[in-house]
Amino acid sequence: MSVNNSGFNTKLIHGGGYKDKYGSVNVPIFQSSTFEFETAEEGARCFLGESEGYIYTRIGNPTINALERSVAELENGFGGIGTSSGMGAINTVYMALLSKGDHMISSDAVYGPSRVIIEEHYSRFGVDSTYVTTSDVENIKKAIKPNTKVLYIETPANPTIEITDLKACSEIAKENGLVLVVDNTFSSPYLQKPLDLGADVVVHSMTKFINGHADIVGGMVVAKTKEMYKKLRSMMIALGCNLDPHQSYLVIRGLKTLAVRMDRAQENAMIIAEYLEKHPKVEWVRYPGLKSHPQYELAKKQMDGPGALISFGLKGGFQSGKTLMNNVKISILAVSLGGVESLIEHPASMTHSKVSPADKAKAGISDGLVRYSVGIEDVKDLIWDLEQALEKVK
Ligand code: LCS
Repeated sequence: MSVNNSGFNTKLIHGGGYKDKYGSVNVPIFQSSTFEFETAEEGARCFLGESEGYIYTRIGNPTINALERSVAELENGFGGIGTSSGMGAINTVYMALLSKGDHMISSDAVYGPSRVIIEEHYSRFGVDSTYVTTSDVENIKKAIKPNTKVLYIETPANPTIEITDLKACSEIAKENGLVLVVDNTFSSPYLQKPLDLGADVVVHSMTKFINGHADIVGGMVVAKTKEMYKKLRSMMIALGCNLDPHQSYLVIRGLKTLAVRMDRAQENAMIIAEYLEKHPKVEWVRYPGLKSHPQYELAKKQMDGPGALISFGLKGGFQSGKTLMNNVKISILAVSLGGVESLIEHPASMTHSKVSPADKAKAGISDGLVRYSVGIEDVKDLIWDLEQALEKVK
């Protein structure tokens, strides 16, 4: 038995393969921007890639590399590339894979800035894009053009919790020579492994479940092959959106409890989703663990659990949603998600405010949608909190 063929929890604790001459049990923080070469010849070998020695922290650092190896192992990828944020990871991928004249197809329900940067900025450099509802893969097939290069999927999607069939996407990508990129932030590798389902690249906002403690902003790219890894890594180095050793240290610590946090959060989320679905003031609930979710069967097939994100709408629309958000006492009114604390927010006016009203409507991001990221508090307290806030809703 080795860490390579051990279970997920063992990999969380012992993965990454960090060892040093001091026998450090925990990965230390190598807070150094640059590293000494023993000789000029060794320095030259490092730059030629003939030596594994460290050069400069933007290029590589022992603390960052330990985390990169760990996440890559959990995702069953060739290599990981730590970035300063989830958007840093996404931009590394866009920049490396899209050129002037290329076209990208993406889910219309994605984290707002992942879309806005393509439509407002990459378009200035001649990159074309089509955003479609990817839960129906026929929409992807219809959107393919001769110059389509990338299929970018977020599943479950932020904030609609819509689910896209990754195996079907991978078949479409292979038939048409597209690179399949999947944002796996909402599930984490504990609940979903897109590379095993045929994706080429996975991106994460580690700010969320991977770290889990609302104390850092960070991202990760995981490539399935060595060739793709080298391409993406050199782009990250050129962009300069590297992760920092201190951030990496905190993420390494947070990552160890990913499975226990996720188990507890999704257990809470299931109870809360069922509670909300029965509440007379709630119009609809979207949670992959509920039979009412349109892709309930697909979620069971491609995910190892429904996760901890719920979206729902109140009968009184946005005004009622505002009353609810202004009256919660335990859950926190804040953006972000995937932490130990429960967070509630309004995507239409917050995380997705820069997406045009027409595109929001097409993607199902209605004005009444409230997003709830369930934490690991006692579920009876979370229900009490929602109950007392819902009582104030007219
Ligand atoms: N991908 C997804 C699915 C996200 O939810 C986010 C951030 C990102 C990428 C970007 O990651 P970041 O650069 O922030 O680390 N989502 C946020 C949200 O829903 N509320 O605040 C941030």
